[in-house]
Amino acid sequence: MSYVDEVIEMVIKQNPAEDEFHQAVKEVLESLRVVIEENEEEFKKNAILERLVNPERQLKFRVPWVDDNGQVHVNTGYRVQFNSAIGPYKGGLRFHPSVNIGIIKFLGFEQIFKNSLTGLAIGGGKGGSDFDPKGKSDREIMAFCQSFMTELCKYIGADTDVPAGDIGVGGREIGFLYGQYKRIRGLSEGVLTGKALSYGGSLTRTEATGYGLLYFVDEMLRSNGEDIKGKTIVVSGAGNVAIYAIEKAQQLGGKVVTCSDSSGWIYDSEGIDVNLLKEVKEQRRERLTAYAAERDSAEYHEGKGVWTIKCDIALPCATQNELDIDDAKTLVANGVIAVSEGANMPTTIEATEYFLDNGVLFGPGKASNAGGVATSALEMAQNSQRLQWTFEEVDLKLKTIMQNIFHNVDDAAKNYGFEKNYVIGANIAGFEKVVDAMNAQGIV
Ligand code: NDP
Ligand code: 2IT
Repeated sequence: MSYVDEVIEMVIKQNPAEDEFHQAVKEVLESLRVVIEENEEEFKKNAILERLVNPERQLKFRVPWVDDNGQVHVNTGYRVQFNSAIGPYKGGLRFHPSVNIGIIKFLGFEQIFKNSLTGLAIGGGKGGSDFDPKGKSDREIMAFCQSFMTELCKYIGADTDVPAGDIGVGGREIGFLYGQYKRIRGLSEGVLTGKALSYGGSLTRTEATGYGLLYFVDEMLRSNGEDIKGKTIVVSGAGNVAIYAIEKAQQLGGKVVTCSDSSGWIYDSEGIDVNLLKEVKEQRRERLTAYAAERDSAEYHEGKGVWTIKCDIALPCATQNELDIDDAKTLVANGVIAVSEGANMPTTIEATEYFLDNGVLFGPGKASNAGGVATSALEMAQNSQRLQWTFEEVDLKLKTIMQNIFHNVDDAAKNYGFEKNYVIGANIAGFEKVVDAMNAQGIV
């Protein structure tokens, strides 16, 4: 049995019932087969893959909090400090009822390679809780965040581990988490990113993942003789990533006709009104039915359906495995030319292969959504300098980083004879730097 197959088998055996983690490991290791097989004995002797798939540290803790009626609840908190070979652990916190250790490990594992691709000095980590922020009052959110940070603050710091947002964690949550960290540790430091501008945040961080996704798509299309201008685009999700993907897609001349949340989806024949979407989701924290109620050109449908709409470009920006093989077949039959992931692992392995086999340009999340964490690293740099850069400065850096990521990924794919396979390109390019750093630092 090959080394890659041995390690995949070991991961499945040692981490039972962690399907998403198995999926992420399989996807990465399958891509690396060509690199590993060039030098299998050496990689095996140094147990590189075993060290890569085992987190350096994995924390699990109790998070008790009191609701507005005086009822006590207990949630589970997690932080997986996966790999610090190239810098402090860096990665978001997800608050969603579906969170479990397998989900956090898949996200942390992906983050290692994504962060490597940014070219910045950040290692991989991820955390979160099965807490559901939906329908909670601001006071309940604060109570939960304070309790979560009371435990987490023992393990993080500006030079050790720097969490940020992800699903269910935005500016409000980061504020409460930061306040509690500072109160307990007495440190005003860049321990979290995604902070508000008034206490150390970076301009462009809010927009960064969505904008970065479009900078990546723009570069991918251009290098294949295409252009965003005039293209019909479908987006899923209606959160941080989706909103700013829609905004930048429109600025670049695309027409975005859909968005979705976990209850249903919108088809807007006139193109999504991004200001109305921001008001509904960011300010009023309402469902998409509220968007449809205020917009004549919008149809609201219950359930899942954005991938049924005929489009040139599809951007999954909600959650893992939201685009499966049937969706991929529908998109291809409808003439899609590019799919790029705003979310983490939104496309199943089968669907990804179908896109690649059918000549669809496919931007894997660890490359195409890296703009968020890259801008987080720029926030860390500003915090260390105790300076704040302008919007234009950060935005230009973000754009350059995304263009560089595309070209590094493209080059890695070409070097190994897999031209236009950006999945293989991203995994190889991300892996090479991490392995280099791991080898240089010895067996640690
Ligand atoms: P938000 O919480 O802001 O938004 C998430 C959106 O996805 C909401 O519209 C939500 O709907 C929808 N969604 C979440 N879970 C599900 C589900 N199980 N089924 C259907 N819809 C769902 O999160 P973000 O926009 O920050 O994150 C979106 C994705 O992007 C995630 O995969 C995240 O890991 C990834 N990502 C985020 C980055 C960031 O900087 N924020 C950076 C890189 C990747 P509802 O409100 O109904 O739950
Ligand atoms: O998945 C991701 O890259 C994020 N949620 C952002 C992480 C970060 O540290 O900004």
